[in-house]
Amino acid sequence: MSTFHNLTFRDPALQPIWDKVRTGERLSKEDGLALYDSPDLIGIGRMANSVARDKSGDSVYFVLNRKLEPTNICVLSCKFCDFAVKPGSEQGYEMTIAEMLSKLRPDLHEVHITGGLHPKWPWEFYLEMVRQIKTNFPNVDVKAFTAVEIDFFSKKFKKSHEQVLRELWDAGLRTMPGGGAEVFSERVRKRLFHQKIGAKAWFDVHRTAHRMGIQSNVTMLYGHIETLEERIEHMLRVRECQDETHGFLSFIPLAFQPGNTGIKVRNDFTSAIDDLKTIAISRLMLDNVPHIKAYWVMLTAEVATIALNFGADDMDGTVGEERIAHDAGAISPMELAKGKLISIIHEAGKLPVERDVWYKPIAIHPKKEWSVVSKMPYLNSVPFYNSFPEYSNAIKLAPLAPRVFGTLAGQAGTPDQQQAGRLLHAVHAGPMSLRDYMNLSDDFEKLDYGVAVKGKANSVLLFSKYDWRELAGKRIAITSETSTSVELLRVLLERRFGITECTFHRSHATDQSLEGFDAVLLIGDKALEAAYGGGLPSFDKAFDLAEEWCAWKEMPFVFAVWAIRKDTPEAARNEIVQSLERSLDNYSTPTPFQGGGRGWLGREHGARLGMSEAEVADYLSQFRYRFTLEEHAAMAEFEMEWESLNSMEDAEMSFPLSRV
Ligand code: V47
Repeated sequence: MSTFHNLTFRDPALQPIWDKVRTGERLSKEDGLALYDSPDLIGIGRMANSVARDKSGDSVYFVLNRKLEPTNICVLSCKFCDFAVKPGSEQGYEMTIAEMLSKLRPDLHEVHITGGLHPKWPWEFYLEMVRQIKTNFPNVDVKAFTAVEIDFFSKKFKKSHEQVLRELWDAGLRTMPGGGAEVFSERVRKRLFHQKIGAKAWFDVHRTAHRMGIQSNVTMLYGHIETLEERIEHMLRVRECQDETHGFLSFIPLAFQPGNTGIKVRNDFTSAIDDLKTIAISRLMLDNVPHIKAYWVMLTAEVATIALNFGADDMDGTVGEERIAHDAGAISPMELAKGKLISIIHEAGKLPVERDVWYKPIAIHPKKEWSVVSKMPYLNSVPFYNSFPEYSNAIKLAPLAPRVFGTLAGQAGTPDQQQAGRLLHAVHAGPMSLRDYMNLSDDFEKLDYGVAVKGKANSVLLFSKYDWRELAGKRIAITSETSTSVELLRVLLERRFGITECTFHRSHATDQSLEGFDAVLLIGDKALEAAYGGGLPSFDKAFDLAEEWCAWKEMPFVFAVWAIRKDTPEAARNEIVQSLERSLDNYSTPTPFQGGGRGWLGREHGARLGMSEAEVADYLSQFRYRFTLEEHAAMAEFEMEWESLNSMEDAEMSFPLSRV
């Protein structure tokens, strides 16, 4: 999806590395070391910023969170840790569940729990801690327990990793933090934390979690005795695991805080140059990890701000009281309020996006003078974005799934937020699902662009155990992203096949969560992955909804139409339309390296989705992106059919093991 522009470098050694990145070729260990070796910090940062922008647009994520460290009493004694104390120590503390609850507030979205490995606490205490948090603070999602803790529970309470995780999931745990990874080097482990689990056990726990649909993060503790080679090897091991499980949400380089730790080798903080290089190199090496986190508590807010232009797209959060880093002497202030985080992100020229634990946007906080353009995160929308300017003071890109875009675009916000100009005009333009456009047409108008197909689409598929006419009374799972597609499904079921009494349940497409359903509707890249990966287990039929619509109406089906707020400033509107025109022209001109052509698209997305280059090209060639009267007529026809539907209860929300 190349938003990759030509870059020139002071250090010529960077050019071949950049050529690899732009053509979707993976960086090797030697490339990683060459990056560390290069004096061209700015060149490395620009490459990483381009890659981050390609993945996340201008968005930088943060979460209203609180770190909870229930105890510092720990059976291990790792040399680098200034936080843990031995059982019986005077500095030891143990929180009660009531104390933990007293630290939380209902407006938080995440609680991050990790702590010492306590020798005496019973298993039930951990489950009860998670349960009580969920019961008392239903909006707070629990990100809890590192692989080291999970493995400790497993051994202490004689349960498998899977059993430990399942019981914690049932109690309310939703994701896992990335701590305890340190550096995946046996040499370093033996010297600094020989009692702690090694790389194999760490990955085993995360693989098990990912298989169960529990996503997690992964950290790297750098700036102590590790070599640069060991850092790159650490990243490569993460990349390898991610290829297999796709379960990591973010990679977090943690700058070592020397404090009074037992490590004397480099008794100083890491340099800002090392921090920024490490963030940038992580972004470049880990092409398959969605987010790179600049953990401001350890980096300092100043370095974290710059890191946002060096490949990081996440600031973590408000954190609250944080002890591990502070006991080792971190110098950043204890609490950065939400407003401060927002202004740091603004200062970096980026768009603050408040998120939940799964990186689903909750609110967007643009500067008043910015217009936000939604960047649809699907392969079929890639052709729209290759020529948006690399930096613009008028428009900012935010990757938003259609349903999230619809919700945010329609969000009026509280009076306070409106006054601050934050949510009211949160999103100005983008490819909007038809259904959302129908709800928002007072404020938005259509542009002559969108995603339409006349025939097979391959990316809106109903996987089913039954034929269309046998679906009466059946349970259909729909992913949380769909908006128009579920309405198209209803139109087809009811108006074409005369079936009215199905029930729809919002769900997540993991194997476990689909048990008990008769059919499942998948859209976008998830549908493609299933289609090209040989289908969905236990659903032997696959219906292409666009094909069904075309067979019925002899019209294209419009999945999304570019819509723009009527009050978008003239300059932003012109920039959006000109960028779209350039992108679509460029897309149809196959010139390598200009962000044009389709070969690179095939390589980059094909690798991610398990499709060959030819399959990607073939898939994309069916779509119409510039609209004519035919697409506008098709939209009107769909609207008419949709309005004549019987009213049906909207999908009952069910929360299986995981969600988008
Ligand atoms: O595993 C310990 C590190 C980690 C020191 O998943 C130290 O979102 C620096 O994992 N200097 C715990 N680091 C913190 C952690 C984390 C932090 C923020 C976000 C997430 C996430 C996870 O802290 C430990 C260890 O690697 N650590 N001592 C020290 N002196």
